[in-house]
Amino acid sequence: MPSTTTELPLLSRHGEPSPPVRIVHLGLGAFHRSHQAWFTARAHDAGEWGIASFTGRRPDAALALAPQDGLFTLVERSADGDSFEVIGSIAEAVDGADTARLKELLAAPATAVVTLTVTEKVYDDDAPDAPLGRLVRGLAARRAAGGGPIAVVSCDNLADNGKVARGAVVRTAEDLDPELGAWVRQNVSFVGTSVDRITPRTTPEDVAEVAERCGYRDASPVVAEPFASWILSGDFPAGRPAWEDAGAQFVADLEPFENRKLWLLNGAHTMLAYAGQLRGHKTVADALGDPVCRRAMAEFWDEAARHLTLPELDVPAYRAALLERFANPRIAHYLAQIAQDGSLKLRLRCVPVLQAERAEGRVGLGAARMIAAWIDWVSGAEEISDPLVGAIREALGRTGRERTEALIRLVDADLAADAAVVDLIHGLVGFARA
Ligand code: CS2
Repeated sequence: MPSTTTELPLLSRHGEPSPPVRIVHLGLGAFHRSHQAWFTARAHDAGEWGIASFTGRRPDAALALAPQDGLFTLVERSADGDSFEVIGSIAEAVDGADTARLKELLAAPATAVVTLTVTEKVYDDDAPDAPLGRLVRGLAARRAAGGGPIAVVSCDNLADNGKVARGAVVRTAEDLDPELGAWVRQNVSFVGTSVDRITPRTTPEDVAEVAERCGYRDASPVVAEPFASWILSGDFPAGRPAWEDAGAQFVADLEPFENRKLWLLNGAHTMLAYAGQLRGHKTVADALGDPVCRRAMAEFWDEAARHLTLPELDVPAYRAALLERFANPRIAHYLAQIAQDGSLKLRLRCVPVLQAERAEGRVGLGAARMIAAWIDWVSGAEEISDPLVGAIREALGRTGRERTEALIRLVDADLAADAAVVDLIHGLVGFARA
């Protein structure tokens, strides 16, 4: 073993060609690589399906992957140890600002699929250099070139993400050119998906571990739990890889599966993120070991479960699996990372459960507690990363029940207009400190 990692060879394809690009991805981050890139690499026809993956906010990921031919190591981290796999499905790692390359690839008839991991907040962002604006200009190039129909697959944690993506893309296209809007309606299929794989941030220790265990240099490995799930609904007019080879499921009605994932997994994460940090914890596994956090999570799960009635959802088994996944002691999934964009995440992960409970005449105590934990946390947080940070700071200038109400309004205006809900949540602020 060489004494320093710089003496090790860089991960490389050794002159072997990369698979031809047939998928364009927007949002080259760790989750894209542990999820869509991994599913694609596992398909039996992987050799025909290369991904050109464009970065979102920063070009770093492209800068790291391009010199190693798009290859990266997936470190699968279970409670018992790590296993390593080189993933070859990313044929090109491209700076998102390179819109000429994006247009060229979207215009090509061989390109059949566009996948998106652009984060929840981007679907409301209609700035021309925002990811969806870039996508629409790429689709205009496809129309002009006669590239034919294509599928757009949203892989963000939103309910009904296919429909939300369609709405945002069609609106942006129509604003640019009504005929383009009509073309998009007829030629672009929007596929909804529920995506799942816990992927904590890669650390310098992970990079060093890969060098030591694999004997090559990888500037950008990805760490993920062994579990992975992808449930999809919609058409692929120009074809797709055989993702089912890696366990992807195709269903007619996605909604119950989406709700199960968003409420039980993501909802629990959000509860643990705020209640856990208020109680001094740093990771999901730490928070799970605290009875106060665990009780709050279980209470929310019981509420959500009442609205997850389809037998194939098998909620008890899903909950048991989640407990095991969250408790994985070797995955350091930081609560601070999950706490970002709270106003938006609560709207997606918590409010629907609160509304469903109230519609059936119950108070929705668990869901209310989650909002209370967020209010308590933002009230003391040194750093708030949220699309509504300005409005949150303004609300924090108030006191007492008025502050609670102003903050709830940022999550959901109807809830804030309901005095009983505001009273309930106001009374719960501080529960996690008790
Ligand atoms: C998490 C998700 O950061 C968050 O908001 O809840 O990233 C979660 O880890 C993934 O959805 C798991 O599939």
